[in-house]
Amino acid sequence: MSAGWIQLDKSGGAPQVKRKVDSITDTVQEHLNEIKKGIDNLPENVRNDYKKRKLLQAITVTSFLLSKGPQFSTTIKKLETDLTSEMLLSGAWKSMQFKPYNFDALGQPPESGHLHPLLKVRSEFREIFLEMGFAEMPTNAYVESSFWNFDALFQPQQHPARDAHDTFFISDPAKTTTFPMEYLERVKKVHSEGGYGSQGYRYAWKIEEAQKNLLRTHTTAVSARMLYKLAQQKEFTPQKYFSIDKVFRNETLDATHLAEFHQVEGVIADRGLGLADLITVFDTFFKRLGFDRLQFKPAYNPYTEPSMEIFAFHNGLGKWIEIGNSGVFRPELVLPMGLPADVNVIAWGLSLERPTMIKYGLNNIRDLVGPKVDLQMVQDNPLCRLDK
Ligand code: FB9
Repeated sequence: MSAGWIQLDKSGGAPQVKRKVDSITDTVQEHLNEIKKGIDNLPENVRNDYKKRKLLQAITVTSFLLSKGPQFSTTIKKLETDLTSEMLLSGAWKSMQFKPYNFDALGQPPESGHLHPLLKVRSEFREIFLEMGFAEMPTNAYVESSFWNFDALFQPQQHPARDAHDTFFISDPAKTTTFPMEYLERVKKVHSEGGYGSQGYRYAWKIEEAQKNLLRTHTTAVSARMLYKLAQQKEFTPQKYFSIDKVFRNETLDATHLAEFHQVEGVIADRGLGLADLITVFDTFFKRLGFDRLQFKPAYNPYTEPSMEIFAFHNGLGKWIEIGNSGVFRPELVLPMGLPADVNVIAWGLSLERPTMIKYGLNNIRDLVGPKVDLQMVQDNPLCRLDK
């Protein structure tokens, strides 16, 4: 009907199909026969109509015409990958074929050394201290005398920490005999009789105890040496010191504690310092570690009064964690050194291993240090950003 060949006659009741033309031309059949003969000049719309009516299907035939190229050969010619001086001198390079450079190839990762995670964290702490104007203390002597490690810090000779159960004493050389004797006498006096407003510990202080050599139990021994040296200056000048180095304690080993660890210590000497100054310094120092919520708890140290334990809310762990200890050095420590009476020294300490283990998600200290450390971990672990 749409081609105009037939029509419906409804004049006599039931509709009848009637012829409308004498002859018809079946173009579809003509088109398909043409295509069969390989003639394909159908208009796009007609072709798409036939495809839709499944009268046609499109087949794409891709053919390649291969011919010998300029480099045609029946043998695999090894492409040279290096241009050597021999090739240049002999002229052999003229008949050689060279493999083209692949400038998209990734370079070989350069073999290089890798900082241990502890040393990465140490660098971060050192950066924070240096940027806050602190000077690093000389901590290269692991062996210390009991005098500087304990007596100078007003730690009494009968204190349990001075026992062989907690401290590694050295058998050879077993003792130190050179001390600033005038200062030593003042230390002896403040322990045994008191002084500077203190009643002291009132015991018979023995130089033999002070002479015993040990592996330092804290870097505060170095702080004592530095403060004594500062006190020898004619004119007192305020100072900010820091240290990050190994300390040794003869303690029970467990998953997070070895007999040695790195102590991080900050010390500030100035006139009229107190806890408020200490807390203010923490606001800057620990913010650089990514902590902005701090809490403090009264604590006890033999050489500081008042003392505080420091806690911070660790967002990653979602809980409060202890991040260090701190306090104001006692007058019995500071005054025998010869520092002016209005000079106070505030100090704080933390470890390097604890933040490193948290940073790199390690639960056992033996995965961080010791013979069982996986060197691949040392190579693979990322840059250290303490504040992230
Ligand atoms: O480092 C500790 N915790 C810590 C620190 C940083 C941190 O950073 C986050 C990931 C980014 C996370 C945790 N602590 C001190 C607290 C605890 O781990 C504690 O259980 C273990 N302490 C050690 C002592 O162990 C025998 C850490 C070590 C420590 C404690 C006190 C001092 C130094 C090290 C000190 C001091 C001091 C006090 C007054 C004056 C001078 C020094």
